[in-house]
Amino acid sequence: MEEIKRIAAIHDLSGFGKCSLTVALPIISASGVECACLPTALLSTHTGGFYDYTLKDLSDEMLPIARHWKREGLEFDGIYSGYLASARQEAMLEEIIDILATEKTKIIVDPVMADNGKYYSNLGDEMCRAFRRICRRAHIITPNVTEAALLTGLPFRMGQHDKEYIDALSNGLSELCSGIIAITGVCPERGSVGVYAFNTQTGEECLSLRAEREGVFHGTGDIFASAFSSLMLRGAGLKEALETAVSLVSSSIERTAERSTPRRNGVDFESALPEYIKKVSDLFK
Ligand code: PXL
Repeated sequence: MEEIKRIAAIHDLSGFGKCSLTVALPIISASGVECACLPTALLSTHTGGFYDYTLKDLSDEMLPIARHWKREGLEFDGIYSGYLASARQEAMLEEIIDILATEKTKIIVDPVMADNGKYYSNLGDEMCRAFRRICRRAHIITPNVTEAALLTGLPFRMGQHDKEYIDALSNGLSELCSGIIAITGVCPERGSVGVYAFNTQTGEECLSLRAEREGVFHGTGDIFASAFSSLMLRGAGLKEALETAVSLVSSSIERTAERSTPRRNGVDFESALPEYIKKVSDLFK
């Protein structure tokens, strides 16, 4: 029987508005991977579309949690980081990797800091410099187009994105990360949006697109990165992992649009999970 892989997910816990840990835990589990949670911050909601949200920085807990896991002899196949409460937490993330990672551990960094050409609330260039540092240790990075532009210092473009622009972003990111680069939210043609993935070691590249829907869907980057990194960790090929993860995002978005669920609530991924689990089980038959 296949051994169950284990990921340590290092993200915030936003109580309402599905994103970060409230997405990573169910999606990683549905992908057949065990998920251990290391929260970076506790928020009442995510920071997009809610006002006066509460935020408790959990920096003081992060290293003690990692050290306890180490004392208990826990081993991780993946360490997957997302939203950090401050640039200072990047140094902690480096230390957590030093404590928990073995030679076999894959480091996945989602440099969550911006979207639609703008930094998220309370974040700025210091966060970008911190993510540039941590990307150097990553085997997989999953920035959106805004984050890719910030990390590379290239101008942000809304779309459409021609091949030249996508190549410029991915070449720039290749200087920061020598693993797999997946850029989310690329719009190479009118009416479509998706993810471009590039393996810097083999030169393999693939693109997976879905129909574009008007407006912002919160938490979809977290859904994609959680699914994609779990499937890669289980040994799926780049193309299969990419297409399966994009199809989960796509059906979650379609269900949200059909129900007119308020955008800030996050997407209705729950009703897309049975179909996703079936696809995952077919992938590893
Ligand atoms: O989905 C990314 C994300 C994660 N965590 C928090 C956020 C956001 C995006 O807005 O605010 C707290």
